[in-house]
Amino acid sequence: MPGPGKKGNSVLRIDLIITLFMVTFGVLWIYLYIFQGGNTTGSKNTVANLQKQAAQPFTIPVSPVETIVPISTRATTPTFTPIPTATPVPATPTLTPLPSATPSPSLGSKYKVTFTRLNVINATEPGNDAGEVWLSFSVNGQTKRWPESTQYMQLQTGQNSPVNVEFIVILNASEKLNIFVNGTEVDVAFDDPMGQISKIYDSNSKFGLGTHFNERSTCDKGCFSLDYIIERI
Ligand SMILES: [Ca+2]
Repeated sequence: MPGPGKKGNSVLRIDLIITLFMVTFGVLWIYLYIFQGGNTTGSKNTVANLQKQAAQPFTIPVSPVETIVPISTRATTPTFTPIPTATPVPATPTLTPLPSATPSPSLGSKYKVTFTRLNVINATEPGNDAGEVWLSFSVNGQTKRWPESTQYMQLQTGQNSPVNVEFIVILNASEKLNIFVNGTEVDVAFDDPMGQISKIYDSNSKFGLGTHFNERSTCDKGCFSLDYIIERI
């Protein structure tokens, strides 16, 4: 068995080996740090620390160059098209009534003129005596007399009498309806004129369609008026 003296020598040699190793490592590290610029890993040396004629690779980070887009291909500001003004919705159109059927002017239209009543305004007789009244009618060339069966009708001032005298005429749009009535009061020596009613109707006046009341004569010595109706038949 080894004595205590040999065991102490072995420990001493191990310590010595470790010390030598550490000294050797320290010298090597100092050498690299001083003569190799401290770049013990080969990647962290600086220019200031480089020795003359020494070389050290550097990697310069380069940022990627931004791709320049030609102006013509750059996105342009979109053009905003204004929203058109809303057009108001028109109200429901007013219905236009269809014009009433109008016969062709070339064919003409048939009209009936009916004298219905005579009103004696002035019988030209003294006091309240009755006058002897008669009428002559002319409508577009057709003539009639009233009363037909006697020479005259005895009527006082203010009295009236049904007449019922009719005419039928055919007119085109360019023709006119001519009405003429003459009144006479009969006397022994000289008859008394009662005036005339003269009316002309055309397409502008719708040929006088409708009822006419108290159309007054021109009132000469005597005076009268008539009621009459004009119809299209
Ligand atoms: Ca008389």
